[in-house]
Amino acid sequence: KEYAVAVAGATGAVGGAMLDVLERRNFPIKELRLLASERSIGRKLTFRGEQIPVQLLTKDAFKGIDIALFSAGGDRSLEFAPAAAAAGAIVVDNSSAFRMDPEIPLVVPEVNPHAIAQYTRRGIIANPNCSTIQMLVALKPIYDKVGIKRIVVSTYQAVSGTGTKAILELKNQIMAYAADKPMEVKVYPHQIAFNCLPQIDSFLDNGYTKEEMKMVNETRKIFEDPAIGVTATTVRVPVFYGHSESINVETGSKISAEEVKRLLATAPGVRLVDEPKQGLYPLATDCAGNFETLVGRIREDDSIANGINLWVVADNILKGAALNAVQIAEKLTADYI
Ligand code: 2RA
Repeated sequence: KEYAVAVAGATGAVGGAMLDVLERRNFPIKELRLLASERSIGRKLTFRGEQIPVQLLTKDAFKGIDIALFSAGGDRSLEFAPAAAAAGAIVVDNSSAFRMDPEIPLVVPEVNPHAIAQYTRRGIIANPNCSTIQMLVALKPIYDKVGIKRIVVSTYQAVSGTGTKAILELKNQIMAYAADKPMEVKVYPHQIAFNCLPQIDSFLDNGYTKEEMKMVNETRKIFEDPAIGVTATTVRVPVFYGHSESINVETGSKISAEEVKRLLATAPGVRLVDEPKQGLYPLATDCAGNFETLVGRIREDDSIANGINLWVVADNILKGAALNAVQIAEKLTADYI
């Protein structure tokens, strides 16, 4: 069977990656409708060798659409996703707009595929935040085997997570440095080149950022475990593609580093890269453009009874957004529609 697919936000970093993933995974498409804001009308994007015109994102743009992939920002999702669902499309939304809505499933296909069945409630499935997705792909096998009581995570997030303007800003700052010229600082509150900014998104009253609380709240929803302890420090680093994460977990019962390696060696969506003495460990430059979540530096944390440390890296635009959304669409077409 083939499907009519719409991509809302097609001209953005994630929208473009969605087209790339649909093509690379040969998704069965009979019609592809590209939707974006006024300023992108008239542009054409290439899909399977064809030039496809970008159309205006409106509430009427979803007639006859089976699956609508959204990555156009939270405001656009709030405005247009319900209309798309009302027109009969199943929406997979990459924004944070619906993630914590109790009626809307929040899905990582390797972690909680069963939750996809809840799409019938509102016709919307939410894609988790990129930093949450890669962490739970890596932790799911451990969670199922021995349980997890507490997660402490620090992230090192690429500028592509902010979007195309941030990619350009980092590049321009590096060029300015090389040319001994002053740097322009517009996208972030501070210079990002050669810097680490402990702020992603805005600060809340509890002293954490929205990004950090996304990791806490989304983990509890996806694992269906409101009691699990999670604390996060999310940091923007001068990397173009690929989020890296240092994760410390306290497991429910003892598990050795060797057992964790054996588990992850065959875990869905995971590539074990863990020969540190040979210089083999997950690198952002190795994950960019790839579909896997790379895991390494696996070792026991003897400062607590049942502690494990891991280093997890994934392409934040692919597995962190576009790939995860397309994998949800694949599950929908395989098991539901
Ligand atoms: C970021 N996770 O990296 C956020 C949104 N993509 O900026």
